[in-house]
Amino acid sequence: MFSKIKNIFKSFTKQISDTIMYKTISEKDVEEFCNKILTELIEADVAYDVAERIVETIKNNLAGQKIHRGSNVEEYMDGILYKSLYNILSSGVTRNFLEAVKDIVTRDGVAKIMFMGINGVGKTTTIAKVAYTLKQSGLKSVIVGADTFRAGAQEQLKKHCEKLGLPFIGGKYGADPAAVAFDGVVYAQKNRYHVVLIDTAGRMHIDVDLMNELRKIVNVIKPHMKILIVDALTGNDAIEQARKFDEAVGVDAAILTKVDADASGGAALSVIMGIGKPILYLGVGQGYDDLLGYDPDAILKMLLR
Ligand SMILES: Nc1nc2c(ncn2[C@@H]2O[C@H](COP(=O)(O)OP(=O)(O)OP(=O)(O)O)[C@@H](O)[C@H]2O)c(=O)[nH]1
Ligand SMILES: [Mg+2]
Repeated sequence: MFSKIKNIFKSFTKQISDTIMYKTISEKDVEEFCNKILTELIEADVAYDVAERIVETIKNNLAGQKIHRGSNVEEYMDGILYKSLYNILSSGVTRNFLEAVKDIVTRDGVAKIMFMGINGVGKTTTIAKVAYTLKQSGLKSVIVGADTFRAGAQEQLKKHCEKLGLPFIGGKYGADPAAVAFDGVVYAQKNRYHVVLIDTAGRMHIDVDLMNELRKIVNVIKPHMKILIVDALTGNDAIEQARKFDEAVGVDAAILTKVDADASGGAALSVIMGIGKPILYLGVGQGYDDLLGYDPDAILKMLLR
């Protein structure tokens, strides 16, 4: 993951340290190296404004710094990169998801969490992963199939529930998703489950009718959390999706899926840095435990040496 981006940062550091070997580094050198890294990041699918932000931050952190020959320049540069990227990555940090859920359970009995996003981004798979994570920490979930639209959606989720040993509440094809979601909440309350995880049908953020349907589910069940699932590979479009879903129903947090499938890492990095919503997890595969808690330090370990 992030292999291409990692190489770009690595070569940036190396160029600066190689230059310092034989001369004092000038402002012009810094400018030149920064322009080069900007181009390379964009070529690796990092969105332009995100690449620009990264390079500006590096430049600001480098300005006025005296790098001495003989000191460990690569280590020093890694420190500069770490500081620059940490600032950008940590703006997406939120409170620990599991703790937040536990607080809601303590306060309200059942935590109602709704998942949404465009078609095929990984909503259903992510719900199964989240249910697994919750179960590991002692929180029992009911999973609700409020996708009554796509053929096979109910069966897909039911299969996950069987594997996870969790109850599934579904609805007939064409049933009102808000009514199905409501049934799930009632079931959880009656049977003393901690969490209701509501899966919704994939919908384009520009489809007015389907966005209204989502609004109805929200009005009926009043979820504690509305989580947007986005496919990391879609880069800038994921940012647009976040904006539209936020306008329609409000987005509390996001989960990025398919980060493992982004060969360069540039698209994923763009979404992480540009989405403007707290990121809870990164999906990194199809298994139940392929869900990484969002942690700037862990990402930096992948980005830097
Ligand atoms: N490599 C990889 N594949 C993923 C990940 N998350 C989901 N997928 C795959 O993406 C495909 C679509 O996943 P679903 O969970 O069905 O997506 P969805 O958003 O529920 O789709 P619709 O309900 O049709 O809108 C499946 O093949 C998943 O296995 C991930 O983190 N990494
Ligand atoms: Mg689905």
